[in-house]
Amino acid sequence: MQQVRVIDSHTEGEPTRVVVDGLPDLGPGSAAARVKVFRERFDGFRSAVCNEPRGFDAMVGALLLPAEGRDDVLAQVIYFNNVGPLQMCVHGTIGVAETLRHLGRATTGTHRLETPVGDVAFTFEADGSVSVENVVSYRHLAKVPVETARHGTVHGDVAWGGNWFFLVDDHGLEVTAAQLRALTDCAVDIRQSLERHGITGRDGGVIDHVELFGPPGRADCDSKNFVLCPGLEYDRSPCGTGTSAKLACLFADGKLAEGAVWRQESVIGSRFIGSVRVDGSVRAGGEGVVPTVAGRAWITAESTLLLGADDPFREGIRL
Ligand code: PYC
Repeated sequence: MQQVRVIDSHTEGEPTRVVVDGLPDLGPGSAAARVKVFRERFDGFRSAVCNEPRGFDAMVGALLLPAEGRDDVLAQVIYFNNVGPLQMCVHGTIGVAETLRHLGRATTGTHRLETPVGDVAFTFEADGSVSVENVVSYRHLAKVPVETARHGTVHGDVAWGGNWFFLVDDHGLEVTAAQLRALTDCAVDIRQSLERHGITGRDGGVIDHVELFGPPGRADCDSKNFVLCPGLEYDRSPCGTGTSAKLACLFADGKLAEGAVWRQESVIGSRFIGSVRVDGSVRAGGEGVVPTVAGRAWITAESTLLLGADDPFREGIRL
């Protein structure tokens, strides 16, 4: 019987399952190198952790690994979901921080983590939230028209926030929980249309997240979003990498000043607080901004997953 010890949390409603013991042996190397090994050799492990019957489609997993040869980071983290590894995940980073606090491995201050797309830093804030300084985020393309199969032509920005996003305002739907099916159908249609028309991020990066925006439902927010994740589930949180992409677009449009606060509501009414800074490399002619996104996570379970040798769904249900 294989045993995998996990700690579950949710960040503003979105689950994170951190694997703290029983991790696969990914060999030595950087997070970028190890995620390739994870993708190629341990897809069954990923599926066992995230998919039914031990998980469910919205589950996001995180492997907490020692960062060999680096003493400037607390750990390496590899994120994954119901269909594969994620390049970066901000709600997951907040979940990892809360898990480390729960384990007593980090309780105050700021700590760096190595992810496959670069280092990020998290800070335990005095109000109980965790803020994450994400990777440099930028808009790649503005107001790209996309002819969809079922929702007419929509326009969106292509932006990087640690994952590739297509950000759409003119989808014509109400961004409310009552419209989840219609929002999902529209976002899937847009995603398939992007693929059909060969619209990608920089260097052919697959746009695997679609973000639909609407007016906020809360008086203390600036905008509300619905985010379709790669496995076709929606993000219960406002999606931290998606919020980073949004911040980069707002900054590029001159609608958000350095240091100003943006309050992003999720489709279920939870909230992230974001802001940007322009670092030296960006000022020196690079592009984009360094976003910080803050929210709260709560521990929901500590458990040991059991993967029986004769269990036909040892590796989860993969459809
Ligand atoms: O918070 O960055 C995020 C995220 C990505 C996918 C689900 N959540």
